[in-house]
Amino acid sequence: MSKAGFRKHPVWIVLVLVMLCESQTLASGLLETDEPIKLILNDWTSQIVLTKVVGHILEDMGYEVAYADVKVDEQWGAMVRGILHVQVEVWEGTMSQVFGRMVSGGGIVDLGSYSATTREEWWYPSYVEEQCPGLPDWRALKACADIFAVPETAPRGRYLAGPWEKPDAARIRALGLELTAIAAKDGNALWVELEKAIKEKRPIVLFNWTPNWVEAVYDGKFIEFPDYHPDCETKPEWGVNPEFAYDCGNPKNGWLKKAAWKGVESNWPCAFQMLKNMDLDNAHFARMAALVDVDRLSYDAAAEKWLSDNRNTWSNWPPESCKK
Ligand code: TMO
Repeated sequence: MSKAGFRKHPVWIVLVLVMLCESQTLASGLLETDEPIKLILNDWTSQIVLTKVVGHILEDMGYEVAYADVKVDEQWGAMVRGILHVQVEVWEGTMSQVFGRMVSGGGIVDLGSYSATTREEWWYPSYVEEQCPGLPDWRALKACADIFAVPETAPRGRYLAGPWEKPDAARIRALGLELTAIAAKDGNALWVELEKAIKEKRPIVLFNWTPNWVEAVYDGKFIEFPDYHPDCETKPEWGVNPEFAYDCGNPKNGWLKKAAWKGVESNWPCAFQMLKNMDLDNAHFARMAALVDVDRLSYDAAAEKWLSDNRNTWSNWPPESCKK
């Protein structure tokens, strides 16, 4: 249209057209930017399934999404720089320190806590209590560390750690345990080792958490370490060992949060609001994990099944004003 042609239309018509276009854009869910929202896939089951659930909901809202496999340690820098945008499971027991620093630094936004409460801690199947009397009190490990020995660690016992934890070696040293922490490469490697041990009734102590599928399938307990306190991790003089920090367990009623790059709110406001509204209790996280680790669905099939079984839970997360 030529300049002259444009002027033929009264200003009010042009304004109405512009307003119509804007409300069209909002109503169809296509917002300020049509860049894909990049969702972070970590390496434990509930997180992967929930990320795919969120991806489907965002696509339903009209967004384009992309997924990126990233380890917890690498996700923070990528989110601060806006390269990746959303991580749907930030757990207090393993991530609170670094998450706190990132939020105070302003690069990452806390999208709020789920109703679910969490615990991430050393765990054993119940038969280990016969082999190591005094459990679940951590002091029992002082007398029986050697029963957990594997060729790699003998004569010391093995603590099979996950790849997400805070310094295990520091806790082992501070509490004077004859154990060596060996990290599994991902969540699945923990369960392979657990199932082998259980078949042979072999002693094992490994990292586990709740909500998870394990509690519904195996009888077992978390080890009771001295109660968590933030000072335990920063002040050596705190706790049973005055020379070293980390002489305590992880929180027993930990939070579980969602996190986003600070630019998510301005780039994709409806997505930001949906993520803030999203809430789940313990049973839902356990269920998402069990769909894959017990029922053996693929991550994608698990996400689709959860969405169709739980429409009432998630249908009100997208804000009314953003619905098509
Ligand atoms: C972060 N995790 C739940 C695996 O401890």
